[in-house]
Amino acid sequence: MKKAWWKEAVIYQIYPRSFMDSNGDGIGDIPGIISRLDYLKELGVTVIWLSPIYRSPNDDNGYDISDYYDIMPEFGTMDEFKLLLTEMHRRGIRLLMDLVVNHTSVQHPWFQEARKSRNNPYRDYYIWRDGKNGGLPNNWESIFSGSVWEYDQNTEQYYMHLFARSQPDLNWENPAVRQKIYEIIRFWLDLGIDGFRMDTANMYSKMPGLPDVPGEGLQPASIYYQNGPRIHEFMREMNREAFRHYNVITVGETSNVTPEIALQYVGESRGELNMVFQFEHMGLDFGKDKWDIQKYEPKKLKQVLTKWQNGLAGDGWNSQYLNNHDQPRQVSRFGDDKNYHYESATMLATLLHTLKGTPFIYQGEELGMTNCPFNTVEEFRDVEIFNVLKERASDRKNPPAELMDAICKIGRDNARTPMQWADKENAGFTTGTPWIKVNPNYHAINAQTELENPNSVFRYYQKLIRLRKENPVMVYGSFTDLDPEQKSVYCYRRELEEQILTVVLNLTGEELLYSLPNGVCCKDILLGNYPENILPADGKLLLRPYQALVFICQAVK
Ligand code: TEU
Ligand code: CA
Repeated sequence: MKKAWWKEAVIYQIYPRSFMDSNGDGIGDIPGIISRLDYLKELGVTVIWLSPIYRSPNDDNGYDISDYYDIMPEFGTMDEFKLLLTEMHRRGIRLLMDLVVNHTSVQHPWFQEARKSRNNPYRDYYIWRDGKNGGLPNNWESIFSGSVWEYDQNTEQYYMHLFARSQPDLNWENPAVRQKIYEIIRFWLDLGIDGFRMDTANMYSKMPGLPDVPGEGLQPASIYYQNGPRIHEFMREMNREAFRHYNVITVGETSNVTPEIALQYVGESRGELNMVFQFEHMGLDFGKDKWDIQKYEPKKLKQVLTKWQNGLAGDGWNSQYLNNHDQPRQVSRFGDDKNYHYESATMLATLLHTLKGTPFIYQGEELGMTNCPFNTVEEFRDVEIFNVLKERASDRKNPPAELMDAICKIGRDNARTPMQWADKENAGFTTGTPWIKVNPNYHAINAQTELENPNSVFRYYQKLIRLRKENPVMVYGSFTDLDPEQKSVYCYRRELEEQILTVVLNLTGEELLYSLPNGVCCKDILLGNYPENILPADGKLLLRPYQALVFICQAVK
């Protein structure tokens, strides 16, 4: 296993709009981020991934870009961006920017040109089609509900948008488009950033002919636009034209990949990406679709994570994440934010940092921030939520109870409420009116309180990050699932040279007497999330709700 800085990294994701507001307009900004860099330094993270800060009309909060070469005025200026980069590097923190090039905003000048006429030179920058039999060009369903096609009156054709209709897909088949994209990449790399998180990285290549999906009505069509026939060619071209000339990393966001497919992107010899975000564990509580929520079963989480550990063990490298700006808060989804807030937040943190792979922390996770109690549809801000309300509620203001319940559990706004800095107005995020509701639990859950308490979730994260820096076994050690059949306890071993870690995690809120697998080494405790650690007796361990224990020992050779 080759050593690399990004394998040893701990990455922290900032959603700039909700992180810290410096000027009282209710919107987080770059000076706000700079003012909190010391906080992140204290936490110990080594890389920051910034969700998009480019100029955008904010239909999808920056994931709809109208100018790739400029900063969103609400967030600051190019000079402030350069200062941010300098201040980060001065503290030894690297920067990953978000690269959103599957689509642009409708307000991007390319699209403004393209929609002027069918023979405009920019027409072919996007994907245009005639309707079929008086209807849509095909039956693909948008990821954000409804059809992927939007009719353009002026030129009497439809354009494709896998996401919102304000996000037209770029036509990657057009070599001129690809060259423009590589120019953008080189521009930011030349400014000295350290890499990219690549939005929807496996959706650039669509199936030629854009065939219908079998079935009546609109159909999910991801097999026709994810991991498409030319995707690896594009990845390698991007690498050749840009990435390989810099010492930077790339993390591709790739939903619908198996470990086998992921290896085609991240295999060390492939010359494509360094890591991907796989989504299998993000769909464990989905039924028919994401709005049909099922009970989460810990055993399935274990199975998926183990599968990925083994699947990428040889030639690849995993990313580890349990939430981000598109997902509900992990402590609310996989833990118990009411009865065992500290215990479940720290158990999940232990999982994140002791699996093999690079851990990604989403802002506020280190405080155990929870889902937000939304009461009315007026409190939502997310375009995905607006669209599902439009599609599935006859009265958008009063959606059916199950839909409202699903949105409250799984909706993306849960992750986007302001960072909770202190027990003061608006959680210390802004002196003005925040752009989105503040989670009312900020009186109890906030950075100031966490910093004052030596036994807080924050302090636990800090310790995990420190331990990871001190113990190479946490980074490079091999992984073995020691008890795959157990339904509540995740027990695994990490091993590097003579160091062995044994991790025992109670994934549930039940107390249980756990029979340790044979031969497990559990003498010295490296870390635990309960004050009193009871060492195992007779091979049995009494595990409290959401208890996490990490044992360390030297192998006898
Ligand atoms: O997300 C793409 C994606 O496929 C999912 O994360 C999707 O947003 C989610 O399943 C919907 O519930 C990326 C960005 O992370 C997201 O914020 C953007 O909205 C999206 O691309 C479009 O740019
Ligand atoms: Ca601001």
